[in-house]
Amino acid sequence: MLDNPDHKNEERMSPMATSRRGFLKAAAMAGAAVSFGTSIARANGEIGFWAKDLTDQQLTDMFTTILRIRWHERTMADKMLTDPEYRGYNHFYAGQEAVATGVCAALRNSGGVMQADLAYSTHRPTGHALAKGVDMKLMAAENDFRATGLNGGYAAEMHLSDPEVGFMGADGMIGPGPVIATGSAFAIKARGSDQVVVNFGGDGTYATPHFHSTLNNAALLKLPFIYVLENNLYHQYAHYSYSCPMKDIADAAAPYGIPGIVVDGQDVIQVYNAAKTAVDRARAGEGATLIEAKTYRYYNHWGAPGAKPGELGAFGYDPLAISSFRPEREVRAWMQRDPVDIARKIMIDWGVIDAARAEGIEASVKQEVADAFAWAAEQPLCKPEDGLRHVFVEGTVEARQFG
Ligand SMILES: Cc1ncc(C[n+]2csc(CCOP(=O)(O)OP(=O)(O)O)c2C)c(N)n1
Ligand SMILES: [Mg+2]
Repeated sequence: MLDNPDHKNEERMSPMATSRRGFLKAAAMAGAAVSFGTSIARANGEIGFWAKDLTDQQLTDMFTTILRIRWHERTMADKMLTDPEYRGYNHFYAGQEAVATGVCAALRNSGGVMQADLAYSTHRPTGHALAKGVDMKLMAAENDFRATGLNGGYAAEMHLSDPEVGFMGADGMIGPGPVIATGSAFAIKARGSDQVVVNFGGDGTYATPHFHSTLNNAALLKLPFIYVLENNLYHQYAHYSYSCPMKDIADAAAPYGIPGIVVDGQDVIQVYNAAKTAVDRARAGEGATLIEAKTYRYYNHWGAPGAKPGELGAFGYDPLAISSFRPEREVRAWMQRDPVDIARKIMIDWGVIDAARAEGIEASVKQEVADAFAWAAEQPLCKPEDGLRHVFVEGTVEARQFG
């Protein structure tokens, strides 16, 4: 009887089996409905859909990162304003902290170039570097051209890099960076690795040919690539409407057939959600995404004109602002939606930390930043005779003949 196929069939069709299958079927349908409902909710911008899955520790780390960037930038600005010994002349990231933090929280930030996700940065690199995991002390020393800095004092702000955490470098040129980044994404795909490449770029990169060839190649080759365009409204001293015919630069993704997402760059949770979706998509082999984060920088383009020591932001007329003037009210309006305040409120509202703990974190961050700059200031300076080291190969090189 046992071998009778009909019996087997009967067994399969027993009331118990039927009801179990029915249950599983119903459960599967319910699961599908929930997941469908969730994707609709996500598509409708439900607040914090991915971030809700993060542990309290991960959320606290995000808040801490935002604060570390904020106090690093403020301290660097104060240094520039008050310390004649300080040699760095930096581009500040204050105001944009939630972008770097939200994006890098969705990335793998260790394992070196062959395993970590890779981030390519800009002329405004310090926020990206800290969020990716670059050591603050070593970076502060590097920015001040110290021999024991992150890159031996050769790089300074414009060429900071730390491949160990996948921070592939700042870049002084507006445009070519993303082409190099897509090259990395191509290499990753060719190697069969599951790494993802993020390119940070400003609104100023939109009108370069590199921006378009980057999206074209990323789409064409279905690369694991994310272009995070930080639209802080200005490139140097020109409003982005001078060089971009669209309100949303994310619309530029449409002709290349890849998602173009606009996100509130002041809200770290929203940035994280968009980044996580794009990273999952890239890792799954589904290709590239363009994310436009609407944001604002609190200081002027370069250096600290208009800033006062101990105060956040720069106001007033920047003598270099020949084409567009940033009205003080515009700066203040953006400061009302401050990424630090927004993150703090979310953490407290969600019950992740309380106000006292938030204050405690801020106090220890301030101390960490002060210690980092104090350590950097004591480091040996580069010597002029070191200038040509690492330029030519030392010793002899065997003559080679080709062909
Ligand atoms: C090829 C090139 N052209 C011009 C410059 C001068 N430059 C430095 S930063 C900048 C504007 C960058 O604006 P954006 O991309 O919006 O970044 P933001 O400074 O706003 O962060 C320009 C034109 C440059 N560095 N490289
Ligand atoms: Mg800009």
